[in-house]
Amino acid sequence: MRIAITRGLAPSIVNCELTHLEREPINLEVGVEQHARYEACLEELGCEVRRLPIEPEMPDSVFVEDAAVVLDEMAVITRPGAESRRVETLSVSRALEAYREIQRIEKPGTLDGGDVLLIGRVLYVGASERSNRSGIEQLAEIVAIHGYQVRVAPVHGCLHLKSAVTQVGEGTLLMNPAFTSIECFEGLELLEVDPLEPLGANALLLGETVLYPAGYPRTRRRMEGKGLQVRTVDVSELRKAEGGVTCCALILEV
Ligand code: CIR
Repeated sequence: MRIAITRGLAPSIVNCELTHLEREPINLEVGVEQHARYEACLEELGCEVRRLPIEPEMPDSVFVEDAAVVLDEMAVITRPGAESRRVETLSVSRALEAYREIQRIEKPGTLDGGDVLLIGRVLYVGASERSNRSGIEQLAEIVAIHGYQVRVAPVHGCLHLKSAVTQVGEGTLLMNPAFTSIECFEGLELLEVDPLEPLGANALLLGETVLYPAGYPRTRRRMEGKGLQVRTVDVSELRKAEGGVTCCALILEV
């Protein structure tokens, strides 16, 4: 069975962390509706959704992906780069304890789950403003026990590695090469976002289907042209908080 751990939007999302975007008013009602439709898509695509209780005091807590890196053998609870977000890991850790052995990134390490892209037995990790060298080294040491390798990729001009590159098919990545370095992903097939859609690289592959944000029609057509099956979902309000489709769920097989 495939589980998606999610969490509803806190009304305090209007005070979320912002790094690359100017603050724009978030329509909470629309955001809640969009998030519910996103969860419905996850269900349609074969996930059982386990929704954590809303955390009213934690503006970015809907973005559960950043609190953990989940592998088949274990879950690594992160230490998010934004101090305001560290408290989010408590409830995520508790939820994951039921399914996985837990390991943790410790001070002075910082790591956001949004910086970790798992392809086979390789974890590509973004050296972003959120994930520091100690965090990445700790992760490498923890996952090596189970035969995973960590490869560091640069991140510039966007928040996380997964704003720059995500998996859209077996051995196929969707990428904005301006945000990272193509060389790091040698051996994988790269599909570039349309130049007019620089923020369109965040997609969530579930089985054979790519769950993809509405608003990037040119890139969507590129994917469809490659024979990929794409399902769009409107996450425009979450995007104002610098969120996308990977960051609102932790996906795990149980
Ligand atoms: C933050 O800055 O941490 C949130 N406003 C957005 C986090 C999005 N997370 C993700 O893409 N993994």
